[in-house]
Amino acid sequence: MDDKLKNEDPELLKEFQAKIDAEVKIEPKDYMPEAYRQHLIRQISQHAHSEVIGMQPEGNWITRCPSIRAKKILMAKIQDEGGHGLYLYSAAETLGVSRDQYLKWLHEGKAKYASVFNYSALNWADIGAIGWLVDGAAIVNQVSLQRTSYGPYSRAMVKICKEESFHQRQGYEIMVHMAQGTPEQKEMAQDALNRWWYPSLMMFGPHDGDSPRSSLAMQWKIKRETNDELRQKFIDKTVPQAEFLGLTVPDENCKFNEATGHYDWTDINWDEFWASIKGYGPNNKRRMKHHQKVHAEGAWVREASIAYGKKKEKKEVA
Ligand code: BYC
Repeated sequence: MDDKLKNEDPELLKEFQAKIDAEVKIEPKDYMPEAYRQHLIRQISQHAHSEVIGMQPEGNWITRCPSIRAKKILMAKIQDEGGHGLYLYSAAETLGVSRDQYLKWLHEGKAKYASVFNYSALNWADIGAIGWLVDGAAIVNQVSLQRTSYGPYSRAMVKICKEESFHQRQGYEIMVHMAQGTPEQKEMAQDALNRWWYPSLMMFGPHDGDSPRSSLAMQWKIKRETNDELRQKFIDKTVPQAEFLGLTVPDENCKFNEATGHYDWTDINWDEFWASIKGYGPNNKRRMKHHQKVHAEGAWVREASIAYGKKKEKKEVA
């Protein structure tokens, strides 16, 4: 038995696994092993942080959109990401930890967020690449998570996936325009693909053999497909989209393999991945500092909202 389960009642554990195997969702008040709860606390809150921190590289471009139409679309997309963070914080709170605590862990560097958001959006083509590749990778992962075993997480994912497919199209539309534009614009699109390709592949996490969290998460159907399975799905789906644009993914080994039925690819630079999630990148500090500043500046809104709620409650009682 896994060491993390040694304090669990074997009978309850058996019933729990039987429920999971029968595809019955686990709800907040049901019995769950502590290791299941801890995995979800970490994964759902990190997922929420990723949505919110992910607003920063795109938010940087709102004032510089090339048209009012593009600006309206980008603002709606970024607002959606904030909303995703809220659904996910609510799902995470059902595990008995408050949102304040989740944010405290983020600010203290105890909680992570997706490494991809430590890269910079340097120009407008990057906004296309983020929607196409980053949201595209997120969809592959999140479609799978719609079937996760924890009810509140699964239901949040259903809503989020509907919006993500709009986000992916928003990004792809920008790439189509740039790839069919002037030679300079096409060059910008290719450069954005070059810079965002590998960070997007990193979103799926380390290889299965180096993923300590996967084994129990797969047994408990928190994760329905492994990191490597999802990454391959994304590559197989995305390379033809790049070909349609007349662009080339930055990997000379990325070719369709008739024997496997999948695209081959050159492995990720894992040193860069681990350095990014440990907080060594130049943007790590910047992202966190910005979040802390905005969170502090918004304190009065939260206080006013609580005061209003209390006032309303008093009126209703009277
Ligand atoms: N970045 O054992 P593993 C969006 C960590 S936002 C950072 O495989 P697990 C969007 C991992 O936490 C959507 N850290 O872990 C928003 C673990 O650390 P600890 C983002 C990573 O949990 C705005 C260690 O490495 N999507 O779409 O079984 C604008 C070992 O990993 C990463 C999600 O958050 C990473 N990429 O699997 C645009 C998906 N990968 O705890 C777009 C939800 C791994 O040992 N999360 N780590 O210190 C998941 O599906 C899973 O948590 C992961 C990792 C597949 C990411």
